[in-house]
Amino acid sequence: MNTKRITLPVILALSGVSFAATAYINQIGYRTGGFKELTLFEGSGNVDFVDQSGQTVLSVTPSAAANWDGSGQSVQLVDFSELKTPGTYTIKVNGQEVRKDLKIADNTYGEVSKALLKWFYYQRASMALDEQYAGKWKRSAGHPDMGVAFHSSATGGSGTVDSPKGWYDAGDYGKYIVNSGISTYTLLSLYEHFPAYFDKLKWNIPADGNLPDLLAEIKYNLDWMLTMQAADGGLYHKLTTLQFCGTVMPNEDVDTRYIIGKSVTATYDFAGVMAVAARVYEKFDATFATKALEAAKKAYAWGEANPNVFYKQPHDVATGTYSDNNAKDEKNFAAAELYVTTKDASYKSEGAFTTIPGWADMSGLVTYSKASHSDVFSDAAAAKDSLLAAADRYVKNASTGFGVPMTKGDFYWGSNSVAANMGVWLLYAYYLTADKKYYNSAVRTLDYLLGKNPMDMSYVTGFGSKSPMHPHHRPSQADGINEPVPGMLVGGPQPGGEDIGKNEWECKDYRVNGAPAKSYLDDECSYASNEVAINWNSPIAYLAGAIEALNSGFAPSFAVNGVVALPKVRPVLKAVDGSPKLRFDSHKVFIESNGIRYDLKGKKLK
Ligand code: 9MR
Repeated sequence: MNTKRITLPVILALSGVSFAATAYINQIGYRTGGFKELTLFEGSGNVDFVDQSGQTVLSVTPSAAANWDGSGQSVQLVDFSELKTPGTYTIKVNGQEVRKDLKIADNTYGEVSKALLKWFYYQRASMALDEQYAGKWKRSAGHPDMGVAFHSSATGGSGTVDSPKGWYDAGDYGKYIVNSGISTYTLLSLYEHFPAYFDKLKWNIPADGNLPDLLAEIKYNLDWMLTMQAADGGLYHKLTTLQFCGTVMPNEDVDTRYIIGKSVTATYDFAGVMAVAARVYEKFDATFATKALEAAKKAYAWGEANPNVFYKQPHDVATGTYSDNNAKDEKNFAAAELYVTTKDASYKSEGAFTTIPGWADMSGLVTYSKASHSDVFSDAAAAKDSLLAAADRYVKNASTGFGVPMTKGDFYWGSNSVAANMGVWLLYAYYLTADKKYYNSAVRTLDYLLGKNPMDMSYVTGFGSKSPMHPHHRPSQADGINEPVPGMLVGGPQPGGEDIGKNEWECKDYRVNGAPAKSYLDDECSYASNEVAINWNSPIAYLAGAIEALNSGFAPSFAVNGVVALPKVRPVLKAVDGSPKLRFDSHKVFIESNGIRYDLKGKKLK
């Protein structure tokens, strides 16, 4: 026998050793009535789902194997949507047990969605986090940011300014207007789309007047953003120390902080966010809404008069740059949002773009604005077409490989936020068409982030069978508590390797050649793959929050073709007779059976 021709699998098969299959799953669980998919690697034969009593309740033949260029793996998809009884299951492949932690439940993402939002509270600067709210992650106040001096780069600034509150950007303690822009916008849009749901939802944070928790949290950052506007309307770029501090708690970082730089990108980002805030806060606090709108208009006017004032990192400053020499997209975003709020035709936005939103490219948000305000924009239909064209591409990508829209080019710094933002994009497509294929693929991106990925881990701290234990996040590193602060999405795998080096604080090379989706390290050294940031948590908070809202019976406020919120099928069907019909009436879904209407819990409606 010519052994040279015999491949490794054949040798192993001949010797009776078989490959161990891996089943990648959403480790938080799957929704009882929803779409369910796992990814299988090196499996052969059927996949069996075994309940607690040892009974095989479902057996599925996997799809044909296909390569995913994100990880270089040839994998199969397994659709087990038919499994519709809540519980914990064992997965067997070809008769062999591969995992025991598959969960099916009714309100699957309830806890994780609240934790993702609560994390913004843990990021609050200038205040102590009391045990009552923060539990074992309680801490003293840091960074009062009162009487902050201007760096020479902050043109026009003189004396000092009080600039308290706001969220720390990431694992560092800086506060940056550009990144606050997209993060705050994303959370505001979550409220704007599901106001009735978020008016009631609470996650144990300090009250702010009569504001719902989501708006109380967002206002903590808006209040800070407002302090960063100069008298002439322009926005200072950031408030940070000159160098990043060491691994200390907020109250131990006593280095001098400065107001640094002024930029047109920060100014337009601020204008867009304040324009949305003016709409959203109107019904709770008209004075604040007016203040936000005036600030937005003033910022926009400054931007128009100063189109080339870009941020340039001064020589003595080493904190994050968020620099970007193209403000077209920021201007477009601000114009679109100001137009929605004021209907003033002088705020002109152009086109509709299909780039996934990120801090440096806000153009996709213009597409969201237009497609979701068909009553305001004359080109809303074109925006919807662009949005659906990109969404169709994502659905296609997600139909093979790992079941996600991402391809290898999507793995750059903060890749997990790319996945989350694609999920948000797909939800817009669902709102606009009521087509389940978009919803199912949005769920797939959440599945990816919560465990159905080549690292076989949930990327959200505190959630899943395996999740990051050593994120690059100063409070989590310095607080002496084993578990990191919960509810944080880490940046995720990417092959840039910016944190790799020879110094003791740098990482050893963790990149996997040909597998960007495996180039990840759960180590504090890895700020390029394992840091956390507000612009990464906000899209996953939107994704999980919107999915929960839809499944609690709420439809998005702007649904164009009357998208029907997904019913919590199980309790409803039990409560009413055998032939209930799902109905949709403005923002609410109800069940109609024999001429009688019931709410989603099966209670008779008057
Ligand atoms: O998210 C930012 C990423 O897009 C950039 O490539 C990277 C390098 O400039 O910076 C990231 O943002 C960091 C910011 O500059 C400072 N706070 C931590 C942010 C997350 O790593």
